[in-house]
Amino acid sequence: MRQPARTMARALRIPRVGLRTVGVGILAVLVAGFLVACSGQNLEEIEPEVGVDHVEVDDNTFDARVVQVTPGTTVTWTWVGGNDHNVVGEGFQSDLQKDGTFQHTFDTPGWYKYICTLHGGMTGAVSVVE
Ligand SMILES: [Cu+2]
Repeated sequence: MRQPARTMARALRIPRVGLRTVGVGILAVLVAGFLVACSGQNLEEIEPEVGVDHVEVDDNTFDARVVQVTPGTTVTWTWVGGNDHNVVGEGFQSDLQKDGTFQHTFDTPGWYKYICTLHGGMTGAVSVVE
């Protein structure tokens, strides 16, 4: 026997406000999932490429996203895409450029996240480990 949703809700003793709250909750989860998918995987969850000191700056991603090097290593970013990008982190910053390279030497152990300021979600990290 078919019943309208409202009657069903009454029969199940679910207040209508409760149903609306559940609906908003589901929507919030969907939106959050969409945002995570757009921004890519969390850098912290990416397995670092150990010993890799070269990163390609492509349209619109860094490859490798996360590299792990020892203190004193000079990391080189090489632009391979066709558009303008930069590499901006705490203590280092490239020009906005569409080709060429940028280098930075990491002397102190730590986690150095960086971004391209033009493209949200274009992120990378250098993990400096003894
Ligand atoms: Cu960019």
